[in-house]
Formats: sequence, structure tokens, C-alpha cells
Amino acid sequence: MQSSKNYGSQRRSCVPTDPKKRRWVFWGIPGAIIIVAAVVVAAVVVVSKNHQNATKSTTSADAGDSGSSASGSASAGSASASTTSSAVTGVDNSTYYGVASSGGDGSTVTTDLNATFVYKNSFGGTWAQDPSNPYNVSGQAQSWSPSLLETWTWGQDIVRGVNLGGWLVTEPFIVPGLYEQYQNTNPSAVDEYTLCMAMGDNLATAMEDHYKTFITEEDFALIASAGLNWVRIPLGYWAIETHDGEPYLAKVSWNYFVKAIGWARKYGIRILLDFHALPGSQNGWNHSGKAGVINWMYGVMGISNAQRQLEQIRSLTEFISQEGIKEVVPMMSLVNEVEVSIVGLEVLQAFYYQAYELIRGISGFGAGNGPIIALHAGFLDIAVWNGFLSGADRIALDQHPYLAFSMSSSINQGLLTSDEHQAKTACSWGGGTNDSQSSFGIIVGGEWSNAINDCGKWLDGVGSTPQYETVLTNTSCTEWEEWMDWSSDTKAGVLSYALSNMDALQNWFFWTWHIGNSTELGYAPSPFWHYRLGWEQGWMPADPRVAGGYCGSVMSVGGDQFSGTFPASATGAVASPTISPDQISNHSVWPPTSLGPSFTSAQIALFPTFTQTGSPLTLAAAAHPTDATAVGAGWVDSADTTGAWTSVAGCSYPDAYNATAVSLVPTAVCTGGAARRAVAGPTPAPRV
Ligand SMILES: *[C@@H]1O[C@H](CO)[C@@H](O)[C@H](O)[C@H]1NC(C)=O
Ligand SMILES: *[C@@H]1O[C@H](CO)[C@@H](O)[C@H](O)[C@H]1NC(C)=O
Ligand SMILES: *[C@@H]1O[C@H](CO)[C@@H](O)[C@H](O)[C@H]1NC(C)=O
Ligand SMILES: *[C@@H]1O[C@H](CO)[C@@H](O)[C@H](O)[C@H]1NC(C)=O
Ligand SMILES: *[C@@H]1O[C@H](CO)[C@@H](O)[C@H](O)[C@H]1NC(C)=O
Ligand SMILES: *[C@@H]1O[C@H](CO)[C@@H](O)[C@H](O)[C@H]1NC(C)=O
Ligand SMILES: *[C@@H]1O[C@H](CO)[C@@H](O)[C@H](O)[C@H]1NC(C)=O
Ligand SMILES: *[C@@H]1O[C@H](CO)[C@@H](O)[C@H](O)[C@H]1NC(C)=O
Ligand SMILES: CC(=O)N[C@H]1CO[C@H](CO)[C@@H](O)[C@@H]1O
Repeated sequence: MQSSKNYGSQRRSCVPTDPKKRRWVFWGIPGAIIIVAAVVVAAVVVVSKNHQNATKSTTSADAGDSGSSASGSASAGSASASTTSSAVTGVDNSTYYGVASSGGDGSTVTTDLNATFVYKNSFGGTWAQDPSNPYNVSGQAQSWSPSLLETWTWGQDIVRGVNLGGWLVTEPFIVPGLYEQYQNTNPSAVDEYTLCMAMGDNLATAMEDHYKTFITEEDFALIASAGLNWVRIPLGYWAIETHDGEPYLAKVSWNYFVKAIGWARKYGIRILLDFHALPGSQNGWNHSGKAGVINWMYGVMGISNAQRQLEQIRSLTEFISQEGIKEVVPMMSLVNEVEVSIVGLEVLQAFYYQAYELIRGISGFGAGNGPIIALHAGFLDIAVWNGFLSGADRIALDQHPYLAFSMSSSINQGLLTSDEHQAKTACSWGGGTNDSQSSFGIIVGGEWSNAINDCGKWLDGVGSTPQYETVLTNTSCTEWEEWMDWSSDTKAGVLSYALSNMDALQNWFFWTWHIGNSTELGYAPSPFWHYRLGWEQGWMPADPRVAGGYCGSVMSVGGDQFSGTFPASATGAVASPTISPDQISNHSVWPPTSLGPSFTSAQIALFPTFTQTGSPLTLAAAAHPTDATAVGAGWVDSADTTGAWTSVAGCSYPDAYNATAVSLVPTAVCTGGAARRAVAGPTPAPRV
């Protein structure tokens, strides 16, 4: 995540410069209004019930309370654990496959690690599994959320989601305990790239231990219990492949993504697959894998890094468009948070068009055929995107509004003065969201948080001191980090801000579900970013539906109404969609002839590129207890046999992460001795 404004200063790893932390804090008793306080009280009551032998919820009118364990399945129990069938080749023997079973509130779940817990869901949610037919069962997160076997109706069904940040792409502020261990190493860990180097010989064990423990099956059950129905899962490209010299742990995170698909299905939760960390880095921030310089669609390796990513998008699309998986992963976001101010809007749009043609060439058109394609808005006003690829099949916009990073205004100084200005600010995002839903299509708030300032250990990067303490006068982050001491007024204020975001963004994913403990501090020091904690402690709603209408009724902020009707092509209602020819001519020049300010088009034509002579990479499916091939070959479109983008044999390439110097431009195109098409100028789009 990153701020929508004034984020330029955060691209550097900050060195602490303010040794004496000042303690005086700005805000007194906030003027939280009585309705808000009442909501908090209700929330606290419900949450504590949920967590102690819940019987019923006070917020859920239609809470189901089946209390039954295994559903009608007669085989439940009798089939017993023998279905674990460790003899089948290809089976992941560490997974406990269980028996066909399902249940609702109060039932006992056996996890894929053969642990048990009691499922609590006061909203009528159910879980379901069938190891012999794993792709054809589904839980239902809540009575009001369609199960994965039912249709999701955009404009009626509301995405109430959380990110699983810090899991398959680590971040120092999300898993401070993991990074703290590697501060006296060489190098010290500031991003996943250096974390992997610091882990050294221990990498495979240490990283997989993190994957195993930071998010587990039980989290998916809790997410459903919290009234949430989607997760956004950030993935790094190393889940698919790495090149020599890249320190990341290759391919292991993919196995956990596949586990997540299984868990999501079991509890009836949908997944937005978020391509978060790209070859070369798309924004130079730590959460892109490597902090520092941008080399994606920028610099001498900019095109080849993007070609490599297109190949990875191809493998992902082939996988998630398969029958039985496309229902669980109905949306994919292509590029998280490109730094548009550096990469350039036109360049990003050219990439988006290439990726669109590639994906729809595999998935085909129309609702249900492959993922909705989410495009991050590049920190620009989403209205800028009106008309982009108009007529395209199921493209959505992803906006990430944060207040946290620009300490320029009084808005960040205290929480909720009597005019509730932070909450009103969040509510003000609703009008543009409504407008763009009518004109563009599906808009998701793929990231937002409760942060009204940048307090939280390492929120601005390892070793950083919050601007809240360096820019504002007489401020200390302690109050904001030590959530154990938060008053009910503080909780009410945070809740009000949360509800405002939820209502304004309408289809949303909080960043993030879980913040790990700092080992040094002994608690999770970025509480503004920790949904699960807020849900347990009463500053997130027990039932997120209470956010509906909050901006208008409580904050008195309203504006343009969304009619509920998206453009037809935006939701896949057009069988043979066509993109406006103007848009195609505007965005189909590939590679772009202009990439940042430093290079001429003649130089760009000499940039080293890849060639389509490699073997496509098929991603591994989940193991299956009885038949390892029953779950799809991992490649939905057997007609898609084009060679994979790969380096040209005999050519050398500069460091994919350090190639922005003009001196690195080759003097001639390297063909490796083989005849090869020149790369400059318009080329046909990839497969259509
Ligand atoms: C699972 O265990 C069986 C024997 O117990 C073995 O033959 C098989 O190779 C194992 N599978 C994997 C993926 O480890
Ligand atoms: C699962 O756990 C139960 C209870 O702890 C145990 O009896 C059973 O043997 C385990 N099954 C497997 C396959 O590990
Ligand atoms: C699911 O079950 C239905 C009905 O039995 C069947 O038509 C369908 O092909 C199955 N789908 C998968 C992915 O197994
Ligand atoms: C900041 O705090 C110091 C010491 O507590 C105090 O003397 C000073 O007046 C404060 N400054 C402002 C601008 O409040
Ligand atoms: C994290 O810290 C909290 C105290 O704030 C403690 O209750 C919890 O057990 C810790 N979690 C882990 C995984 O150590
Ligand atoms: C957006 O539209 C919805 C109706 O779909 C309405 O409830 C809401 O108040 C609108 N928000 C704003 C800020 O206009
Ligand atoms: C696309 O249109 C914009 C605005 O009309 C124009 O500035 C830009 O040069 C065009 N880009 C291409 C690649 O044609
Ligand atoms: C990046 O490459 C330049 C040469 O182009 C070199 O001087 C510099 O040390 C490299 N930086 C890193 C971090 O490798
Ligand atoms: C140096 C760096 O990239 N820092 C970023 C690390 O990630 C946090 C959270 O997204 C950002 O706030 C920092 O700017």
C-alpha cells in the first residue's frame, strides 16, 4: 500500500533522525457522537460473544444457527480418515484431506492440518468440503453472500473484503517480528529481496515457516465469521519463477496460494488475485519485492521485465480460468500501485491493453469466462480512466485511498475533532466512486485502512521514524501504537472512520487482515491496519453491513447516486465485446516508443527484449487424495501453445533491477545470432 498523495518522499528508506520522541498529543476527548458510541458498545458485545461460545448475534436479523456439524452426508464419519490415502503419487502427504462434510455455527471443523476448531458464524454461514469432488462444493460465508456455486451479482452483492497482506509478499510493518531477526545481518532486511538474502541457507525453512503460520485455514473461517466475503491476496512473481541471481524463494508461495483457493472454497469466500510484486519493481517500494529503483516499463530492462510479467500473467490466467477455480478467483489485478508519476500513464495503459488481449485470448469473453481484470488507477483520480478501453469485457478499476501518508494537514494530527473531519473526508470519496461505476464499471477499493497518520513500527520502511513525529509539532506515536490503552472514545472514532470508508468505497478490501507482533515490543504495533484485532477489540464492526448508508445518515455526506447499473460490457453482459477503435489505436503501440524522460525512441528500439521461444510454465494444482489429475491440468486453453517469453540465447542483459542508466543502452539489437524481428514500432497484440 501507499498513499494516494505526497508519497514521493517515502520511496527512500528513512533513517531515524529524531532521537527524542515528544510525548505531547494533540487530541483531547473526541467529539464522537452518540450514535457512534452506541455502535461500538453493540460491536463489543457481539464480538465478545462471537469469541466465547457464541450463541447468537444481536446485529444479524437473519443469522442462521444451524449448529449442526456434518450435513446430510452419510459418509461423514464412516469414511473416516482413511481418505488421506497417502499412497497416491503426487499427493501432498502433509495435507489431511478429511471426509465429505459441512456445517454451520457451532460445528466442529477439521482443518487440512488435521487440527480441529469450532466454527462460529452468527450470520448463517456454512462451510463445506468434499475431498472426492473438491471443485464442486462450496461453503457460504454468510446467508447474504452467494456461495461459490451461485452467481455474484455486481451492483447487488457487496464486496466486503480484507487483504491477506504480508503473507505471500512480506512487508516489514506487517510482519515486524520476521524482519527484526535480520537487522544485524549482511545485508539487513528491508524488503523481501534483502530478507531472503539475510535468511541465507535458512531461507526455505524460515520463509515457509512464515507462510505456514501467518495465515492458516482458521483465518478463512474467522473472515467469514467477521461478515466478510472476499479476500485480496497479494502475490509476488517469485511464486511462478525466478531467474538466476534473484534471491527470492521460488515457487513455494504458489503452493500456499493454492491452499488458499481450497480454504476459500470451503468457507465460501472469493479471491481477488493481486499481482503485487513484479520483475524489476513497478514502484520502487519495499512491497514490490525490492525497494529502490523502478525497472518495470521503465529503463533499459523495462520492456523485457514487462514481457516476463506478461508470461507470468499468462500462466496465472491459464490456471485461474479453469472450471472449479474461476468461481473462487473471479478477479485478478494486474499490477499493484504503479508509480504513474514516474512510469507514465500512457505507458501503463499500453501495458494494460497488451495484458487485456492476452487474458481474453485465453479466457474468452462474457461473465464467468476467466477473471474480471482489475486495473490499479495509478493514484490518479478514477475519473481520469473514463473511456479507457471503452467497450472492453470486464475491466474494473482499483483505487487505494489513504490518509496516512501526507502529514501536511491538520487532518492527520488528532482523531476526530468534533466535526469528524477524517470520516467526512472518507465519505467524500463516495461520489466519484458512484460516478465511475456508472461510467466505467466495477470499482473496488482494493486497499484502505483506518490510519489517519503514519504511526506504526516501520510503517514507512525499516528504521523509519513516522512523519507524524518529525513533521508535526509535539506529537508522539505511542498513543496510536499501544492499542491496549485505547479508550472507548478512540475506538468509536476509529470505527466511525472505518464505516465511512466502507460506505464510500462500496466494494472494498481493508488493508490488512493480520498484523504480526513485533518481537521486540511484544504486540502488533500498527493497530490501524489490523482488521482482526479491531474486530476482536471493538473498533471494527461486528457486522460490516452497518456501514450501509453511514455517510449519508450519520456524516451527512451524500452526492451522486449510483443507479446500480454498470455499463453492460463491464460485467460481462456483452457476448462479443469490441473496444472502441480510437482506444485501440491510442493504446496498441507496443512496445511504447516513449518510456520516461531519459530515453529517445531510437534508444528504446535498442533495449534488450525477450523472445517467444521458451516453454510455457504450467502452474501446479492442488494435490488430490484419490486422483492427482482430477483437478485440472493447470492450463485451460489447450490451443494456447505460443512459445513463452524468454531471454535470447547468446545475448546478455543488464541487471533487471538496476538498468536505468543511459549508458546501459546497447549499441545494436542483440539477436543472439538468430534471425529476429526488430522490436521497435507497432506489433500485433498478443493472441486475440
Ligand atoms: C506420499 O507418500 C507415499 C508413500 O507413503 C509416497 O509413495 C509418495 O511419493 C508421497 N508423495 C509425496 C508427494 O511426497
Ligand atoms: C487426525 O487426528 C486425529 C485426532 O487427533 C487422529 O486420531 C487421526 O489419526 C489423525 N489422522 C491423520 C490422518 O493424521
Ligand atoms: C459439478 O457437479 C455438477 C452436477 O453434478 C456437474 O455437472 C459439474 O460438471 C461438476 N463440476 C465440476 C467442476 O466438477
Ligand atoms: C512542545 O512541548 C514543549 C515541552 O512539552 C513545550 O514547551 C512547547 O511549548 C510545546 N510546543 C508547542 C508548539 O505546543
Ligand atoms: C501477540 O501479542 C499479543 C499481545 O498483544 C499476544 O496476546 C499474542 O499471543 C501474540 N501472538 C503471538 C503469535 O505471539
Ligand atoms: C452512492 O450511491 C449509493 C446508491 O447506490 C448511495 O446510497 C450513496 O449515498 C451514494 N454515495 C454518495 C457519496 O453519493
Ligand atoms: C492517446 O491520446 C492522447 C490524448 O489524445 C494523446 O496525447 C496520446 O499521444 C495518444 N497516444 C497514443 C499512443 O496514440
Ligand atoms: C547499479 O549499476 C551501476 C552501474 O550502472 C553501479 O554503479 C551500481 O553500483 C549498481 N547498483 C547496485 C545497487 O547494484
Ligand atoms: C522504503 C520503502 O519502500 N518504504 C515503504 C515500505 O512500505 C510501506 C508500507 O506500504 C511504505 O509506507 C513505505 O514507504
